[in-house]
Amino acid sequence: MPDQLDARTTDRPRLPPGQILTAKWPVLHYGRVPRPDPARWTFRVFGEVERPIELSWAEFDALPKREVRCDIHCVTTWSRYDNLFLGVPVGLLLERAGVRPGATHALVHAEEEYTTNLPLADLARDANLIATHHDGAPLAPEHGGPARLVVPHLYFWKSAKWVRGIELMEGDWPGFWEQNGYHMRGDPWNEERYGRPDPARMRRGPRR
Ligand SMILES: Nc1nc2c(c(=O)[nH]1)N[C@H]1C(S)=C(S)[C@@H](COP(=O)(O)O)O[C@H]1N2
Ligand SMILES: [Mo]
Repeated sequence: MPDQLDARTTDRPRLPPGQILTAKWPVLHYGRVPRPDPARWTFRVFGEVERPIELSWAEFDALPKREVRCDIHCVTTWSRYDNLFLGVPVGLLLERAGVRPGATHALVHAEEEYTTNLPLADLARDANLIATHHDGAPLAPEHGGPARLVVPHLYFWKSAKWVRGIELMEGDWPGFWEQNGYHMRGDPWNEERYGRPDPARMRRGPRR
């Protein structure tokens, strides 16, 4: 049995302000659905870390996994309750790489140049997974299979589908939707839907 965590909200209203509950699971993304070749798939943790890591699919898939029960909230106002994700805890990957003390934020990298930025404290939470399964079945390609980030406590655009790596950074740099007007943090309970990133930060500085 993988270890289990119930991340459903109990300390605040379960449905964040302005959200509408849906039972089906909408598919939402920019661009086409990538179908990465498992033989070439890698997962990297790099940037401000002591031991950069690069795992093959077999190495990644062999790591200990956790089951997380959670609600998800899209900025376009749909929310879906009681999702069961299975995946590798983000914290385990960060621990293996050894985050340097200067790191404050992360840029998450996915297929097709999709990126999203998060404060390190939001990324390092126990409920966050690089998920491979949903409700007992492998993640469908349109939902981010073979692996997607899941960060239940922020708007779901932070949960990058088809994820391939995490870059630790000193400072905050906007990802794809953030460069297009979405909020740098994206807390659904504060309705952090849209923001104004500093124009000087629209062209990112960290390495790719
Ligand atoms: N790679 C990638 N990940 C992405 C997106 C995207 O465009 N590309 N869209 C985000 C948005 S806005 C949402 S709401 C969720 C939707 O996930 P779903 O299609 O599994 O519901 O994926 C997020 N992850
Ligand atoms: Mo979204």
